[in-house]
Amino acid sequence: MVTKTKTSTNTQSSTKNKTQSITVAEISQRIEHHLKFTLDEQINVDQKPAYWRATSLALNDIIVEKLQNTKARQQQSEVKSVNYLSLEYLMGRLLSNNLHNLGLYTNTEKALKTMGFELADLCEQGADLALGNGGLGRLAACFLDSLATLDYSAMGYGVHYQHGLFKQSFADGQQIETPDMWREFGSPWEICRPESSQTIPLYGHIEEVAQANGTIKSVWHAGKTLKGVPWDVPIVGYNSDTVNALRLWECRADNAFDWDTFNHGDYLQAHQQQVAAETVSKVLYPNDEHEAGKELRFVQQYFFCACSVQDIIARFENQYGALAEQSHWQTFCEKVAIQLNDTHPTIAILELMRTLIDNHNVDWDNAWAICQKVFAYTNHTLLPEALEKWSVALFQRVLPRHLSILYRINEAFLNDDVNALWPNNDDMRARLSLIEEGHEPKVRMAHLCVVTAHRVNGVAQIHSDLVKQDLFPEFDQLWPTKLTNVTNGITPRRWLKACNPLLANLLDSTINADWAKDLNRLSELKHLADNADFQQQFMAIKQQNKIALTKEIKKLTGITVSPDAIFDVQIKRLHEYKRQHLNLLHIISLYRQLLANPELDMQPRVFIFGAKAAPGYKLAKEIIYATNKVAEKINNDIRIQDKLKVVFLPNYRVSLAEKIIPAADVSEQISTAGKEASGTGNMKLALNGAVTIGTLDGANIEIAEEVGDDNIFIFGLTVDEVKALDAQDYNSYQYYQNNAEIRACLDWLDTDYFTPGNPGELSSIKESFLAGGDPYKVLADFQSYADAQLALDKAYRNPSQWAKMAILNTALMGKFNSDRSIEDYVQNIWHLTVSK
Ligand code: GL9
Repeated sequence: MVTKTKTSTNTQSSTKNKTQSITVAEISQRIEHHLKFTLDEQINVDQKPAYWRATSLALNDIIVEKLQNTKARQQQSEVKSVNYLSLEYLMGRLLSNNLHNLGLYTNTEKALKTMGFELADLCEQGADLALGNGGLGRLAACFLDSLATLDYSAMGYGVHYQHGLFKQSFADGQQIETPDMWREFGSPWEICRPESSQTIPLYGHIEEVAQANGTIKSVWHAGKTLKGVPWDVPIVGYNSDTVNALRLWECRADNAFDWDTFNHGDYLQAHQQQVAAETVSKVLYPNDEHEAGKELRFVQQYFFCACSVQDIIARFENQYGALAEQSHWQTFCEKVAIQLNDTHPTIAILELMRTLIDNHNVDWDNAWAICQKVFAYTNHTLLPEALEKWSVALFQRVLPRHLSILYRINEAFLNDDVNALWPNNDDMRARLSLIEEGHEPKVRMAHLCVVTAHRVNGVAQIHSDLVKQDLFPEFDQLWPTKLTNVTNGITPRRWLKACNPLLANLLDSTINADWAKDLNRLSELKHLADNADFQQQFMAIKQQNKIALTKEIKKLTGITVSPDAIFDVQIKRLHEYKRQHLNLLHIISLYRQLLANPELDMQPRVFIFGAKAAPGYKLAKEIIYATNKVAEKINNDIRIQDKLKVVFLPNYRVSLAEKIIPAADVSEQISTAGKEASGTGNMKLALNGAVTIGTLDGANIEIAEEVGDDNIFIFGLTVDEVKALDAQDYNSYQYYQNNAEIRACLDWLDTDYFTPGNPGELSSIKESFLAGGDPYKVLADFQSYADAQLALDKAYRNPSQWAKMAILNTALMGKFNSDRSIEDYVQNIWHLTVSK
């Protein structure tokens, strides 16, 4: 069955200790080499970008060697590998994390000191790899870190966007977007692999060709081809032997240049094909949980899926021989798992079916069985607007062969599976069909995922329960073991060890174990939560981190804030369901109370926001504008004696999160119950000792279970209460009429108090609550939120009580290590074994 002979995996000596023993002198030498020969820089030139680049290149040499060793080892041991397909990866910066993961941070720091540089400064140099929108893309990045750390064989597949998520700035409080230029001068971390390029067909028509044996074969005559060029970014495991790769596809024209046109003198026109092809991987679509619906996005998804599937097959055949050999289909299922990160890469299913049938002569039943064994799908949201549907007409035009395969899958599914459980039930057929009928028929991508995948998981327990109960109840009836849960996690390497060195040092000296590898060991802190000495050390670190953030705030916004105030943080994409406007409403209410009573007994508070709004999301942009306008007024009002400050930090991204999170006292996780699938910022903030104020939504519920009710501020409607309110026709006007505070705050937004000379500029927010029906129940939750905030203020003013809460939050986050999430996937979905 397996063509190559197995060799012992133990012959390969462990490299992890080797990298850790690279000396300071050796590192200096490597850096100097790149300065001199790669960058042509004079040594000792005082130029941070050059030193950043040289340090990164020097490190990359070490990493690439480890990547090669890993590949050889994985090939030898013939372990199963997982292919993570995601249109998004929010990697952030790589230098600091790669150094930490290799155990080379300290020696590199020493090497650079001798050259006159602070490593921490240099780590601020590179651009973020912002190839994602938010939580979904950052989760993919954390998972790659954990897969390498745990020595699993894994390949991340993504798109090599020329422009990642847009840069955000504010002009008079309004969001301005400019293109992200992360690789304007190239990136030291990527390796181009032209030898693994792919040719991708699209458009055209199908010809039905009669075969000698009497059967009919569909032959696709493509109207156009694209070329996929892969760029590999090495993924370095923490204190492990493994460096895996993230393979990003760049789109180019297959035949870049039209010589005929050129020879006829139309020089510019001759480049047209190239320009058109390049647009496919040009930009990351900036929509957050919203379907884009544009042809270019569809082509982008297909291009990505086709390149990735072809590459997976090529890698398999390279190792095990041609798939066309019947005996190898079984091996393929044993060696390959493909995880679909949301529905964005769904077309991979159709592409694998097509390739097996059309190119490898696998018969339909076998091809389908392979797909069912290989694919699994993660659902990341219940919001209906995020459930992708592509028009059948578009499918027909771009991917006629894939559509015909989809029709056949649908036919078998409806006639066999659906009909078996619900015989002759047209209503059920219409509901479950892969095609949504109507004026413009559409393909339901999530249905295709669920019908194909052997496992479908939600990302927190409540979310997975709701996926079963509300989103796919019929599928759960059809296949009772298919729908499951894997609660999200975060890598403690980036989100504590690297971003919060002071706290990491305290943990190193308190816990006698590599807590960054085994986060559950943090629970040993429980016994110190009441210890006055430890409390003092823990809170002194928080204070130092707050002082550092204070400087950053000043630098970025010009606003002066006091580190003695509560740092209250809401950082995430701007979306109505996340309810930044609930936070804002409460800020306005506090401001009102302070104006009425400047002596109001409260701990000074700084409300810190970070959020990008999708460029086309009008209300989200208005919420940003309103927050900035309210902030301006409050921050400049001397009557309230600095008791309240509001800061909206521009251009929220991974590298900014790394500065905010270590300094946070309070973590705002205030989505409408049932809407936030999991959240992962909630985990990062709690891990760094912030106390959560939140609803019983997503992973907040599991965080509350871990830390206990005394160490979290829970408020608001539960999922069932939200459903009950909807069932009885929620009436937001009632809250406006019956709650004088709500009424006063909303009416204030109608005046020109916050926008002098321009009354009504902020009215749309009030409108969304009243005429708009308040779809996310902001008004229903307001009072309970305000009460919880009051309790939080009181708790903060008892320093030892607060310190205890903060310590326990850090201590009890072990569950939310992404290593645990990955082990869950491995056990229940991928069934991998380690390759050491
Ligand atoms: C999201 C969910 O909204 C989050 O609650 C969840 O934590 C992450 C990761 O599972 O996935 N789904 C989704 O579409 N986004 C999420 O953050 N949006 C973005 O990534 C922009």
